[in-house]
Amino acid sequence: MNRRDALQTTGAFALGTFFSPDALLNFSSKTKPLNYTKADFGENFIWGAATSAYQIEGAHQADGKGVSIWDTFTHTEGRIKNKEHGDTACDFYHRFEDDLALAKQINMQAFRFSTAWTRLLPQGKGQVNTKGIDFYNRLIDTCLEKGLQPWLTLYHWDLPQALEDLGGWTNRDIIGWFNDYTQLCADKFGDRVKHFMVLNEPTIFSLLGYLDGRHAPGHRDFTKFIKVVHHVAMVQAEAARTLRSVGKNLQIGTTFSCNIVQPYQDNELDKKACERLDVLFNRLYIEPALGLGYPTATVPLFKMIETVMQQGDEQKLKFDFDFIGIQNYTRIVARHDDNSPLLQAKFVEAKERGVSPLTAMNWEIYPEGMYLILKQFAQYEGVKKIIITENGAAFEDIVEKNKVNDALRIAFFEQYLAQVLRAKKEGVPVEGYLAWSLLDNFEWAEGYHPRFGLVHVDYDTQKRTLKNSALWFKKFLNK
Ligand code: GCO
Repeated sequence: MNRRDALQTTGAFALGTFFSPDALLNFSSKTKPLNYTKADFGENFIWGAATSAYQIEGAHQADGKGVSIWDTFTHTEGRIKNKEHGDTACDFYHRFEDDLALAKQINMQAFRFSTAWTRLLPQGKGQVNTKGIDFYNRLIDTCLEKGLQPWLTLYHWDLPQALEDLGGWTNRDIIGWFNDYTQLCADKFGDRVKHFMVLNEPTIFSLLGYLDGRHAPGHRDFTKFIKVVHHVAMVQAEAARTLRSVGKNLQIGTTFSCNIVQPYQDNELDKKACERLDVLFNRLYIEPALGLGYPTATVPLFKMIETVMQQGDEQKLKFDFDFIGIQNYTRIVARHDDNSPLLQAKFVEAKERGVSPLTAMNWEIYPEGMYLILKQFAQYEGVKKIIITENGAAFEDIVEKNKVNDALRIAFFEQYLAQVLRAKKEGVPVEGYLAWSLLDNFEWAEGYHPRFGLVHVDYDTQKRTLKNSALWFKKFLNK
């Protein structure tokens, strides 16, 4: 069955699930007896927690670090809730030994982090900052000392401002700049880091940074967005080839934010609207990497990407990744909307649908969405292995007597992991799960209000407190 037919099948399946009573899960905060254990996922399944540089490190000017677009953006009036920024964040830069000890204490096997490009190449290219190299060497060595596999994301949105000033992702030269950065990381860290991810969520940083404007660098320009889409897709493959060329037996992947897209009503208009959103939110970057080209048949507007392509690019977009990182939190429910530009499709938000409970991000908790999106991505012949590189939920977490009773987050993990296991039992090659996030952290335009961490961070005192969900993982993984 080719992917298109398979997708229709999955699509129909999703539709059926959407309207069946059990899909409207009565999400309860009462944890029911778990009907699975860690062993059910297999002994080779990797368990860990994920973070990113700008969201936790702080030390925004320490030891020669250069300015990133998020340093600039967060200090621009009106961009971030409560005028918050990542200048200090969780001060992970100075506290990483203790934080990694917490990850180990709760029986995590892997720690996903990102390298801040501007710590290593303050101007994005040229002069290397040896103190930045030293920091990540100490971080990686500490991971290994504590028995944590270091999983390294090369790009988690913090582009050097000096490169943005040269056009950033709109400038095709970024392919060469990114390659040099990748080569540096592979040379310096590839002897000990065996799991690399090239990009974190290309759809999100390209869409919110260049079309929607809510994220750095804050552009709202479709022409820029189209250039960015292609240059990002080129970097996604080119950097992967650079990693493979160093021949250090690396596992090379890249990550995608993805959600099952379901029609608000069971009619042709809403279903077609969902197909267009599925291109933007799920297919746009994975399909060129798999040699399927850009999915322009469903969204002819994206044929504009061809105006940015150069001879031979189609071939260069392809790379046989060792794993694909899936990052799923909720689902998209959408309807046709003539007034919506570009895709004539509009989300029907959870609040509008009267769904509850919601997370602190107002996201619907929809565990079956994890199963459905895993099935959808597993349909691609080129997807050899899937790692869930992010999944988690933000809630209002209050510390009382040195404890955080985050029962809803425990129920969230229990029900999402049940769906991961359901997909795995049906043959989806899912081989790992990295919870988002180890620490409460800076949630981009939302600032620090949404708390995603297994570990509570008091940003005034930098005190860490293990939440009950962290203790849940400690028990669940201690088998
Ligand atoms: C993302 C990013 C993370 C977010 C997390 C919660 O997926 O947007 O990778 O940096 O903090 O997903 O939104």
